[in-house]
Amino acid sequence: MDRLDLKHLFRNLFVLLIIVCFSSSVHGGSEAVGYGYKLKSVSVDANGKWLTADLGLIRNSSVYGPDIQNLSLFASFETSNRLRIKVTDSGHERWEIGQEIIPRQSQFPHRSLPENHRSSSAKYQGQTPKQQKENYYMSDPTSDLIFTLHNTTPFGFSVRRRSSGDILFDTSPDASDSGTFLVFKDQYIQLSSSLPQGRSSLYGLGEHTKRSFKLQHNDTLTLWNADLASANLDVNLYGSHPFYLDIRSASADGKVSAGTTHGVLLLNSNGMDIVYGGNRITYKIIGGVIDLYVFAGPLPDRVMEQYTQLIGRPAAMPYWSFGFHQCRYGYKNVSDIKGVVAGYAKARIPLEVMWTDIDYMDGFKDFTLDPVNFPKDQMKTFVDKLHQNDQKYVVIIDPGISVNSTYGTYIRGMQADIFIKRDGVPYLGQVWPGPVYFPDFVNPRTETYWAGEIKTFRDFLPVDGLWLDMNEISNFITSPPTPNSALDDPAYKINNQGIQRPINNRTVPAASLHFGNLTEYNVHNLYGLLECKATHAALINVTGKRPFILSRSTFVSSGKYAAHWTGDNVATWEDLAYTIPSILNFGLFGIPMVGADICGFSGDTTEDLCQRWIQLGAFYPFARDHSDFNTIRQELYLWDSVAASARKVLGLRYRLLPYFYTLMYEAHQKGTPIARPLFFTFPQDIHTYEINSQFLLGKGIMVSPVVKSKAVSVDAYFPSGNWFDLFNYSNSVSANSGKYFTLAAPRDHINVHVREGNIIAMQGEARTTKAARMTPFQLLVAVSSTETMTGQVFLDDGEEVEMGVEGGKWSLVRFYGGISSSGDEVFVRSEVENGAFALSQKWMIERVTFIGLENVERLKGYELSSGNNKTNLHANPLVKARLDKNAIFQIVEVSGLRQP
Ligand code: MIG
Repeated sequence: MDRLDLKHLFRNLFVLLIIVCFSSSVHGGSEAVGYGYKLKSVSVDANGKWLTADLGLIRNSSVYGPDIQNLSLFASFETSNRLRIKVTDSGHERWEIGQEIIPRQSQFPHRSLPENHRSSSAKYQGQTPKQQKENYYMSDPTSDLIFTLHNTTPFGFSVRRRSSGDILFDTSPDASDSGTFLVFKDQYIQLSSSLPQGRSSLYGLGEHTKRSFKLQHNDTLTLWNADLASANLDVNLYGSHPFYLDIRSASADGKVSAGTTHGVLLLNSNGMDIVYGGNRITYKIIGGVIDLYVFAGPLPDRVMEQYTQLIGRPAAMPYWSFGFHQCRYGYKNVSDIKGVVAGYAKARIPLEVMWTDIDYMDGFKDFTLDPVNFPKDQMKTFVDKLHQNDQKYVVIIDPGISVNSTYGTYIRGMQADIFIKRDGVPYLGQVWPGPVYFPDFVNPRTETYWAGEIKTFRDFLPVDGLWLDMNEISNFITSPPTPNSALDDPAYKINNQGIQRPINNRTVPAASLHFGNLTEYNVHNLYGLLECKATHAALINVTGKRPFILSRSTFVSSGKYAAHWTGDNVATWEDLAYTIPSILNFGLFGIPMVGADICGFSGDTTEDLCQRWIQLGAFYPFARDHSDFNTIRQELYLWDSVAASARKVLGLRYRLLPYFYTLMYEAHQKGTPIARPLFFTFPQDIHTYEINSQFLLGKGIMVSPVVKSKAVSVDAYFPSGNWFDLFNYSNSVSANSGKYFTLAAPRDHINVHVREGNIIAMQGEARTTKAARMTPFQLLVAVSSTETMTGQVFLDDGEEVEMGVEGGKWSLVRFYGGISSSGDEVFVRSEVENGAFALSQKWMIERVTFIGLENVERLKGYELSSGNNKTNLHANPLVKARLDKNAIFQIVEVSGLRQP
């Protein structure tokens, strides 16, 4: 333990004492109703769309500063599926996330509702609550949610479902927690809700690395963006997402059916601890306002649709970004990276994107090239060569700008006056280049400055994407607190880094100022988001193409601009397993393009681990191999076994590219994740709530990796249905009801299954996504015993800025499969939206493969011949492909599994 830690220990003891005093005075049994707020007046819209209330403090509490005396509560149904509840100081404006940071469809006015809201439409206009406990209801008939304001002392509120009565959020105090659901001070806000113990499963609330995807009881989840390696379990990491999804099991009275799901967002950018006790969730926030959104669902995918409708849909990612990426910290020079590209080619392993870490920079200065190891002319030739081979190049950028009066980026930044300031001068931090200033992305001028720097850089090196690291903001030093500032050292210590480290630890001090006098204290968690936003705008401006940005730090709505990787893991089996919960969480956060460093970032990987990791990583939405400086090399071609596995799994990934890309389209349209928890497709199956090491791609492909050293089998859960091994269709698993199976998983194999009922559009294997896109399509039809099969494929050029907008160049083909009423014919039909684009590309379906015909009752007894040519298609009594008149696909060949 170093001296610093000792200091924390004392501080912690001190804080502990305070908490004990506080708790004993507040939870002091008989005095249960002494704290909190009471209703002073209430207005409810006659149509049940909104409600306002004035709240008055009952009694001061003694810690974390004075209580705010009067609060306003606004609640409204912003849509029939979205309820918003906001509580803030009625007398003073407080910090809250504005429209310029996260544009939302509708917003409450800061302090009070406009006059017309107080109009005659109000049911209980300005009513003074009666002595008797009469509650107030806000019940929009178009919504399944009902909001109730409890006229109790202290007051409380709850949200329940109209259809089942299930209570989703309830601030009423319970026996164990006497009346402290709402505390509202300048630097401490506490809000608490009970949860039905045993019937509620929570997911989300990140960013943390966790052993289990489902949140465990008795956990404190801290949100404060920090540069802490993701190898550290259960501590606040790079991003903040105060959003959870709550999936309910069936209620005893049968009114709530299993799988009923809602979402809750507490939109607040301040540091916070979220204490999850299983039967209670308590937010302890050090600033801002309460801005709570409840998304009605009632199923997981609907919650994601509703959540991303508010925060913004995930950005379209370019087609090429679904190829395989290779990176490393410590590539020495141009010939080193050339060698890696050549290594992949020689081993015949697909490589789509080559990356370079900070090594390429001159003295770690952004937008420069090391003149010795990465000189301009050689780099230009290298990137041109990549492009000629249909490959791409991405480089890293850190936010800190080197303080150096001969450096153009610094000079222009000073001229534009866009750096974060403290005490009137730019705040001086320390990162890779030494002393740095940090661009203030809150300032609208910074976007212009940043775009200019990116353009100048791209003018001599046409990189295809940008990797934004260190944007928590990471700082190598901790500056001493500003004297007399309550910001640097708030009374309530969030559990920063697991040991209540000061919030200023290794970042920009909280008392620093951004544009408009916004404090770092309030906007700290937004830095990465705002950097992504500026970079996204800049790239569109400069390239005119769909941007690719990978960001380490994220916040609510970052998915609108960027992809994410899970940061610095370690090359261990544990960390391999933890990547699955992390990736699934980012799907819930609206950032579906996510991956983890394949083969492990720090520490030396091993052949076995790297082989298993590429088998799993090939099915991450974002698949990149990345390693730390001074670790052994881990390019996939370095071991024969790893290379062979890489060819096999990346081969399948590339055949599935149309499927991945169509999932990107679905994410962009509706917010549904690419990699999904099993309960997205099987919400009624409560066993799926516990799964940590399997996931779905889309609705129908399930990945069940080996995440244990030396294991050559895997215990995998299969929700009900027939599942077919995508590497060998005749290997199938039949689960009548959901069940665990032990499957063989020899070293060179990962279990990837498609479920009956799915139609998957695939293309051929290739070493670049461009080459893969030129191969003919194959439709894989997993015939269902229920006799209905569906699937779709989205097609565009893969890099135009907008994806799937009206008037754009794209096509969407929906496939339906079934069995004819006569029962002697299997068919596939397609429905085409915007066929012109696909027609112009001359794509064709070379083959339709039916699997699982043997499971269909009505087809039993038929002899099926597998057709190998066009004539067989029609000669075959069982298999027939029917397409719409305007079908964009010509079917050339159809084959099915032969019945024994
Ligand atoms: O201080 O750029 O998470 O991926 O290789 C470490 C060097 C900075 C942290 C990133 C990692 C990257 C490394 N960076």
